[in-house]
Amino acid sequence: MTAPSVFADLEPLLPRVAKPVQYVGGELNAQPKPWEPAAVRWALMYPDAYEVGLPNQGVMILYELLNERPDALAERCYAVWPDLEALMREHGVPAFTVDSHRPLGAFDLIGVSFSTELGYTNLLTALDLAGIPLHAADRGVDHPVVVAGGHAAFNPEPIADFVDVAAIGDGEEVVGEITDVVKAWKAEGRPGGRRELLLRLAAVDGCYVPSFYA
Ligand code: B12
Repeated sequence: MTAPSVFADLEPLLPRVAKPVQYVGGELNAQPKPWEPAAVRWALMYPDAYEVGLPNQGVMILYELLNERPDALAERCYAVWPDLEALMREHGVPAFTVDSHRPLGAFDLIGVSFSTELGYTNLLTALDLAGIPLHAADRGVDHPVVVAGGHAAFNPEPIADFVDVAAIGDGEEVVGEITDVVKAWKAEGRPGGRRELLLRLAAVDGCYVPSFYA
C-alpha cells in the first residue's frame, strides 16, 4: 500500500497557525525510513501537544527499538492544536505523522502512549481526523490496529470500546512481538481478516483485546 505524504496540502496551512514548527518534523535524531521495504509500519502517537509529547521517554524508546528493525518502521505523531484541527477539517487534510507526513490511516498499527487519562479524548479527535472509525467494532481489515500502552492504559476499560488492543506493562518486548504477529499475518495473505489478527494478538503475553470479552 502506498501512502503519499500530505505535506503539500499541509504546508500552505502552516503560516496560519501558532507554532507551525511543531508539525514539520526533521528534528535531531528523527529517523525517517523508506516506506516500501518495511513489512510492518507503526504510527506512534503521544496524544497531547507536540511540546508535551516530544520529550516523552516511552515513545522515544519504542521509536528507536522499532526503527532498529530492518523489517519495521515507526513514525511519530501528536495531537494538533485546535487552530490547525479546524484548518485540516476545512481543507480535508487527514491526521499525519511528523516524520514523513503520512496519513495515520495508512499504517498497520497506531500505538498510542497514554501517560495520563487526559489523553483519551485526544485519541478520539486524532482518529476522527484520520477518518478511522472511533469504535473498534466498526473497523475493517484495512484500518490500522489501535494499540494502547502506557500508565493510563493499565486499566483500559474506560477506553475499551475505542482500542483494538491494550498492551499492559512495559513496551520494549511487546512491540516486537506484536510486529512479528502482524508481519506473519500479512505475509500469509491476511487470513481470517481483522478478527484472526486480533485473535493472534490476544495470544501475545500482556495484550488484552477488549472486543473478545463482555
Ligand atoms: C516524567 C513524568 C512527567 C513529565 C514528562 C511527561 C512526558 N511528556 O513524558 C512531566 C513533568 C511533563 C509530566 C506531566 C504530567 N504528568 Co507525569 N510522570 C512522569 C513520570 C515521573 C515518568 C514517566 C516516564 O517517562 N517514564 C519512563 C518511560 C520510559 O516509561 P513510560 O512512559 O511508562 O513508557 C513505557 C511503558 O508505559 C510502555 N508504553 C508507553 N507507551 C506505550 C505505547 C504502546 C503502544 C505500548 C505497546 C507500550 C507503551 O512502554 C514504555 C517502555 O517500557 C511518571 C511516573 C513514573 N514513574 O513513570 C509520571 C506520571 C505518568 N504523570 C502523571 C501525571 C498525572 C501527569 C500530569 C497530568 C500532571 C498534571 N497534573 O499536570 C501531567 C500530564 C502531562 C501530559 N499531558 O502528558 C501520572 C499519570 C497517572 C494517570 N493514571 O493518569 C504518573 C503515572 C505519576 C503518578 N503516579 O501520578 N509527567
